[in-house]
Amino acid sequence: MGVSLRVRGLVAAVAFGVAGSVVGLVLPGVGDAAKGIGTVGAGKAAASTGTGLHRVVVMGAPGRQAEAQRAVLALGGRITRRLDVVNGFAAEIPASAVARLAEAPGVVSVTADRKARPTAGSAASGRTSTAGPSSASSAVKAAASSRSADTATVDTGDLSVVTQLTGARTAWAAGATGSGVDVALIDTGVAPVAGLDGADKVLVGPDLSFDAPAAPAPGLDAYGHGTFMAGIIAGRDAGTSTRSPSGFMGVAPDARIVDVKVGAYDGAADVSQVIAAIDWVTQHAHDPGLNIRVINLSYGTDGTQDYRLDPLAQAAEQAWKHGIVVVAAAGNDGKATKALADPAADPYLLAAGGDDPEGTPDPSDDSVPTFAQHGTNTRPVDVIAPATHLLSLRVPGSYIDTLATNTGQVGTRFQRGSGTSEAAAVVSGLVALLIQKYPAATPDAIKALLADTAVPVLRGSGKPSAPGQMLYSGHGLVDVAAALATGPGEQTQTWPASTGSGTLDGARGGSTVSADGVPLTGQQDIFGHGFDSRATAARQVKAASWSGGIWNGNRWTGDGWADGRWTPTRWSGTDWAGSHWRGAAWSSMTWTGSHWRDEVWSTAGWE
Ligand SMILES: [Ca+2]
Repeated sequence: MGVSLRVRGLVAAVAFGVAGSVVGLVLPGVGDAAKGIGTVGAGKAAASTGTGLHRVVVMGAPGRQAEAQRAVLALGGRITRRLDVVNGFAAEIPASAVARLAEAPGVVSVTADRKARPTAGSAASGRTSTAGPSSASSAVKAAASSRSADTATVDTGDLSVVTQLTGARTAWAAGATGSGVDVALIDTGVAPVAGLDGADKVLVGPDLSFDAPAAPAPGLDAYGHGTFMAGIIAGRDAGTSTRSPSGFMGVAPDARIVDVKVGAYDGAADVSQVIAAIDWVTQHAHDPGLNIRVINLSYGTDGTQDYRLDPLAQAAEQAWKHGIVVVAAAGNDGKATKALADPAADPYLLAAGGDDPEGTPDPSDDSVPTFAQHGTNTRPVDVIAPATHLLSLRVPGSYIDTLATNTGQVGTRFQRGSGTSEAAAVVSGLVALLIQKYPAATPDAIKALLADTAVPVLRGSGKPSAPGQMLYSGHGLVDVAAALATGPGEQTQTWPASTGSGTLDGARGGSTVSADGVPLTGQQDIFGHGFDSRATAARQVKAASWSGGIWNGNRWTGDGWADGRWTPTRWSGTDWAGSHWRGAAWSSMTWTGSHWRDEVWSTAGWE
């Protein structure tokens, strides 16, 4: 019942978040030292938080930005960045003035700004302090006109900047917006928050998650990870235009998300669910009205089984060989040189590693963040994409919201997140842009095109003393504008194929779900049905492992589409291998989103 209550609670929270105007005031440390008052006022440069100023994000009421900014100045603060995407701005104000600012006319909310600041250059140049319309947007324009050195610091987690520095905006201007391309998101589901609630923006596929038996509707995201990724890939606020974007817009704003939920409200998912989901997408990619050309897997286990044996790698590789570009997160355990997460370790796939833009649109100062897994000499990442402090859609009341370590909330609609999950989502959006323009291109050709046109990044902060090398950043930072201009060739990958004949436990690694202290291990799926790796692999080669809603000999979902969504099935408790699995505290955090945990937040430099 815990699952049911959770999910219903989420729906209520979403409705509240949309309908209500919530005033958030989250500012740890308020009241410790108001000594900065009077020493820094409007227009003075080089203020630092060391003088008692607090960094905040101020959300203005619609049309009342200027009023809100005047309130900051009147209270002895200063404006540091515009945040057009959230209808707000960043500021620094004396601690004692926070409460008054929250009450000021035109101000909707004041929250602590956790964004890390680049350490180089910004204080000296003072260019971050420009108030009004010239700060972020002018730097962005500079980035658009050339990739030459620009010392201005911008919010490189803001998608309006991410889409600049990856070339997406140039692609939009050329008509490539992802239109007609479906991206399957195998994740924790999607919540219909603003930015993803447009007509035909999200198509609900089968819900294969542990939430399915009790959820009020299939595919809902109660965890918060899938919605965040969907926002990066294809989010779009109502009324926004790719010509003069304002409001929230993802990398491929006209692409559609096919929501295939496998992760439960707390992120729990077994490898057998992910394999079933990949198989479903492979088999149904071209159902009537569908054009699934991309799978986003912001997911990865620490399984180290050779990809040539691994059943998870096999499933993903077969999707690839059936014409779907599978973008897989490299993983977030970047502290040592180790294999990429499973299934990114399969060399056929497009493995997305992490890039830290270091606060500037110019890629020459970029580095690979310490947390980002980068692989080995034989299987490094293919490309990297922005992975630090990305700003995307929040699910109010989600599991992520409840984490004490989550310090990334911005206003009521948004959340920041760091990890190769985010990088994968960026790359998936970029791939959708390319496929709209080059629909006949094979996954191999798309991958080669992105690799060939990537911008080398020479700093691997995973090993700061070493010069840049492919081991850290692969071919470099993705540049879809260059890829679009170059066009695909006819490359074909010739790696040894996976047989998928290995074990589920080999794919699970340490990522097992458990209930009542009993882990799900061995050659069995979540229903306790035996899993024959070789037989399943043989069916996957023919894209025929599903029969209606039956997979691996058991009913997982309905048999077909109805009313624009895949018909759900409510499993009964007795369908489970043991009903004791339900309602217990799932201990697994297999999602690459496990970067929500402390160590990676701090590694990414949250202040
Ligand atoms: Ca940079």
